[in-house]
Amino acid sequence: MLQNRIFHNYTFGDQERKQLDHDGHYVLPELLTIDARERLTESLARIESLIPGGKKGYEPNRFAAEYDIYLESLIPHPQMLKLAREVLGEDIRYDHCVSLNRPGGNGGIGWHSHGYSEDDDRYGYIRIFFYVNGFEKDDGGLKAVPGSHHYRDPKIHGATDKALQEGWLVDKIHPDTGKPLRIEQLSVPLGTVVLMWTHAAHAVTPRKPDSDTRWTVVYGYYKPGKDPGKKWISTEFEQKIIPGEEELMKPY
Ligand SMILES: O=C(O)CCC(=O)C(=O)O
Ligand SMILES: [Fe+2]
Repeated sequence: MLQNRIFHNYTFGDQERKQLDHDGHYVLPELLTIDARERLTESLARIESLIPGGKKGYEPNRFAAEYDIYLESLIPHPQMLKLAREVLGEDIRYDHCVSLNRPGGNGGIGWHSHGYSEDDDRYGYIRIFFYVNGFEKDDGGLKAVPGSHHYRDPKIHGATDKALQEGWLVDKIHPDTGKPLRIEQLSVPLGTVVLMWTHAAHAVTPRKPDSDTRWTVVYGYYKPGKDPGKKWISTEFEQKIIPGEEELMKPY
């Protein structure tokens, strides 16, 4: 099927991969095409409108691609798969598509990390965030700790920056440089895509009360070989055949 382009041209070679592996995240500013931005905004607004009264355990935000055909179409989109494969290698699995819209006044989220294959770093799990209309660092802004993913700790916690600094971050150094790990606050322009290894410590600042909604969606892919745990895919969706990409939904 011929699909519209979702990404402008970009480079992701050895140098970029090294940077991603060093920091745990990698920012591709203004990567999304205007067409993708417009369609994503429409789809994400629809998802947002479905949330009140949504089914418990099968929430429109947590299973976003199952509620929206455009979001679904991006799971096997050739440009999406190419990007995921640049990071993970040829053999990949899809894990989730979650909308992360943050309306004005949204409280953000404290420091945390996610898990996969803690005991074997040959198996990676990457999350691909689409920050459709971008964000400023003090307005629904993503924060990260470069190097934190090297610890492969799926249970990092900290309600505030101070709590993280006085807790998990104490005595944590970057294994390559020996330097203490530090918090980084991002600001990104509209259409930005962020790649993040699943074990990276991250948090989000509150959205200002007067700001418009921050439109965001994340897609998770991993290199199979380990059990990723409970996936956010319904049994029906898991059985869906995606032409040319039959492997994508297999468990692991
Ligand atoms: O809303 C965001 O930017 C990130 C949310 C988050 O922590 C996640 O999706 O893992
Ligand atoms: Fe997270």
